[in-house]
Amino acid sequence: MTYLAKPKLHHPTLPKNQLGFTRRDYEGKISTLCAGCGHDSISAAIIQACWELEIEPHRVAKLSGIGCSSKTPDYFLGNSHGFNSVHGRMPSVLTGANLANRDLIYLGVSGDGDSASIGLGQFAHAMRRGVNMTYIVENNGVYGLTKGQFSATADAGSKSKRGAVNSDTAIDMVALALQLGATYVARSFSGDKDQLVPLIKGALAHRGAALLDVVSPCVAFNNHNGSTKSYDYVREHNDAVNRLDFMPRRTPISADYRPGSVIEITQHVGSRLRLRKLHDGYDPGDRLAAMNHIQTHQARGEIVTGLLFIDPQADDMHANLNTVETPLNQLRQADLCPGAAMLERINASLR
Ligand SMILES: Cc1ncc(C[n+]2csc(CCOP(=O)(O)OP(=O)(O)O)c2C)c(N)n1
Ligand code: SF4
Ligand SMILES: [Mg+2]
Repeated sequence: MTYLAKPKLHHPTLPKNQLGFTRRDYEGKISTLCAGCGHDSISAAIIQACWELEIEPHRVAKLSGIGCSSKTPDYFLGNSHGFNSVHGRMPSVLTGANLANRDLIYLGVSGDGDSASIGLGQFAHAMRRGVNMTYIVENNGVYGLTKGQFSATADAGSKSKRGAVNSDTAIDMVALALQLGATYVARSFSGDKDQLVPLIKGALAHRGAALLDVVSPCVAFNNHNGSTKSYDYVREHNDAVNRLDFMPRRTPISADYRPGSVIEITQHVGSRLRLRKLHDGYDPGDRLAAMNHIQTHQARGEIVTGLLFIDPQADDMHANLNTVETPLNQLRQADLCPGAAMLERINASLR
């Protein structure tokens, strides 16, 4: 059994969004992951975010690599475009698709093995190019699909299920994304849907490279004492800097917060984010301070979560490359061929 189709019947009273879709319309096939796997909670959060944002499913392209995490796009958005690529190669396939058709909403789903081990170079270049996408790393610190080897995000000193101690330094995807120039950087926990859903909505509405590192425990191989990616460890060491509320354009701002405790951010495309500060003095607009804060707390064994950095007016790869507004896959030959006279002028300018 490799997949199960879901029954097509919907209960007639299920709530619908403005498009007339229920949450069921954003689901995919029945998951074949282990019961309790964090990745299934992330799929549920993606479904909720897309339903609430009233995204037309055919406007989404979901891409992944290889791993339990990379299987999950089969379990949500069954009416969207999908491409399950090669291990670690999703970022370049997504970049190419985005270059060809800028009109779709790009959702990259990957694992810590897929992105921090074999795909590290690919991850780095997609971030630094500002590819307009939401890139979710479902981070469990192990290669779940191949039976629980330490991945590159496993903390030094953490233990495998059989007691082996990891001696290698961990790669922090958030710190890396900040260093590489990503313009929306967040971390969350698969067990905290209230935090995760608005962070996904904010990322989907962001123009530029949005990285969401979601700690997502692997119940089969990395949920024991000595693991720093277990449900218990994350619950005890989760240090949220803020809580995000994503606001549809027309929502009025309620004034039930003390002054200075809320920051309102308007993104390029007009969406509004409201950030409730949990750490006084944490500024999500300061990249260097964010790096410093994350590393200081990481050294104490704490997992910093929330919206860690945002540049709401960021440009994306298309702006940097000065491409035309029309998606490249819709240009006709007449648009692409400048004609003999123009070619002659270009050639002459290069002689
Ligand atoms: C080129 C290549 N090398 C190795 C593998 C074997 N392989 C499959 S999945 C995987 C690791 C997956 O780990 P991760 O991305 O963390 O996903 P998880 O299963 O933990 O969600 C590996 C090494 C492969 N499929 N292809
Ligand atoms: S092996 Fe781990 S990552 Fe894979 S489905 Fe099971 S719990 Fe999830
Ligand atoms: Mg993994």
